[in-house]
Amino acid sequence: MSIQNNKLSPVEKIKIASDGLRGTLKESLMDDFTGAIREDDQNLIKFHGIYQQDDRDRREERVAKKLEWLYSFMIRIRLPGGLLTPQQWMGLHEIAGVHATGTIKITTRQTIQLHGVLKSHLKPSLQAFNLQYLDSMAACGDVNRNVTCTSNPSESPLHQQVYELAGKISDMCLPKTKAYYEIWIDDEKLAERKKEEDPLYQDRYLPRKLKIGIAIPPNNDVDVFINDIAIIAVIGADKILGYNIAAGGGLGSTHGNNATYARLASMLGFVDTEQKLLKAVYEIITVQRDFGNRSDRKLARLKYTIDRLGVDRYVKEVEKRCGFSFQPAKAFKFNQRKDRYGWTQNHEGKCFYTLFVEHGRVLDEKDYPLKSGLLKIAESLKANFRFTCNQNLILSDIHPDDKPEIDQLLKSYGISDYTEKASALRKNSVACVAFNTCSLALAEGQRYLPVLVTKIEPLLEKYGLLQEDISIRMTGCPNGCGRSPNAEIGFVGTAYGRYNLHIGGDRLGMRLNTRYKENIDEEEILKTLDELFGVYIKQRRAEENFGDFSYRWLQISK
Ligand code: SRM
Ligand code: SF4
Repeated sequence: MSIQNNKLSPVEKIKIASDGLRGTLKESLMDDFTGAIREDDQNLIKFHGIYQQDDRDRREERVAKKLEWLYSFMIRIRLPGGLLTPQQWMGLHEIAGVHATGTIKITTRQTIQLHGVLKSHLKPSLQAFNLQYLDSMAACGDVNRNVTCTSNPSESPLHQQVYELAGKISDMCLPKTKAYYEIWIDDEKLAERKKEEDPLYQDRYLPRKLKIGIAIPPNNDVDVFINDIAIIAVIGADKILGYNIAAGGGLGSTHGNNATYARLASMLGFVDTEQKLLKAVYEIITVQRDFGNRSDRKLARLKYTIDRLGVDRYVKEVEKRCGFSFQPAKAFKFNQRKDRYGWTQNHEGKCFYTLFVEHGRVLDEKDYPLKSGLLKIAESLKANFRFTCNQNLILSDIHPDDKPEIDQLLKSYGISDYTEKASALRKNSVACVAFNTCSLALAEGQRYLPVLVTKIEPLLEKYGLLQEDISIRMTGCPNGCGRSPNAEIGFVGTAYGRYNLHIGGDRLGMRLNTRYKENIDEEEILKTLDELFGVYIKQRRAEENFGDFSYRWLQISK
């Protein structure tokens, strides 16, 4: 049943020849003549959670001066479930300032990235993270990535159990090579070579990246169905009865390549114990390892393997390897995907404050010293820091006696004010990084969506829609990092200042949107949205949200 991978893609050869992901990374790091690393190592360093990038705003200037591009690196931390202690936040704050641009970026997968780390600062950064018990192992590369899980703890007393499950899955799926410690931490003891057999990844790793998310209904704040493996906890009588497992989600596509597409995960079935869940996840991965496309990386994600084999065949192979069968999936219902802003209290009486961080960028701006405020809160040691897949931050696990102190800090740094005053549209917006660091960006993402939202707000106000929870997302290219294919209003960059406009996605993340207008500029975006909002308020049904209305409207106007 395995496909013929006669012609392996170049990355496959690099992985196999890499000696457990070591390649010539040590030599690349020692080369003082360039800010870059060797070409093959650029592929391998991703498995260590690092991307080589350059400042795309400064390419022309560098070329004019006959200098090489201004290379630097992005570090992505592995943080299953997205939780940092206040001490770790303080460490992160320090590392961001000393070794990177200073900005802390909360990502759409519940973790953080630092940008602009020069080659000579990579090792000191990872060593500093190591002192905080943090690493960037397998945060990128053809392996399992950061495991996400429902972040709003007030949803359910079972949150802690699911958070721990995310950690167990992450540990189970870590590559066994000790290259990370050998290269970055210099820990020779840990780097003993003999313990390196890797039954999960072998020496070829996966054909492509793999993502796992866990949702606890009724909250789908993780956008669970966009993951290669989507796990939904099934709750009954305040207990987890088991897990529905779906597979084959993924949002990336390539302009002009119809063989590529965004897809939501297909339901495989239900398992009634955590042990069976872990086994099933493991074997879903081994089937993808053995059957995934290793010649064309554009068609290598698990979603394409599932579509090629068919869901039934994929499930049969997984069940054969597991030694048990899936039960039919159990019923579940989501009723929200957004973050619950402001103060909440959980079953133990602990307090949580969810603050809006526009596109996850934590920095000090002239009128808004967010980063300093968060440092002060961390220094109080009275709140943990939890990240959401909507790029926001939850100050968590606060004792009720400490709430007034945290509340006062939130007020004095303008943080609660900022969260409360932002419009619903802005608080439901997500954008990817794009320029100036992303090498794949065709258009702006996080630097432009805030500006565009400011121009869309008056349109919504005109129609009395300003407080509608419409999800709006922008990505600088069709890779979907800001999950634009899964929004009610999605923008996908085509060229500088131009986007495809997608509509008709549902509010809960269960239906992808559809391309409505192609390659339009700001003027046409605003004109089109103005028209759409106008039709919406005239023709919507009772309780019909914008996503469902535009989906229906697209069918009618075909
Ligand atoms: Fe992503 C590649 C940023 C979430 C689909 N993504 C990239 C790179 C590394 C560009 C590159 O390959 O050189 C971007 C780095 C930009 C930068 O300068 O930081 C990048 N992706 C991001 C982040 C930081 C966006 C954000 O603003 O939060 C997110 C980091 C997540 C994390 O912490 O692990 C991020 N990326 C996603 C998501 C959303 C999700 O997982 O929830 C997706 C869509 C889901 C999916 O995987 O299909 C996503 N990123 C991609 C793809 C398309 C993959 C595909 O199957 O086609 C690429 C390109 C690739 O892999 O070749 C990509
Ligand atoms: Fe870069 Fe495209 Fe991802 Fe945006 S969607 S971060 S432009 S790869």
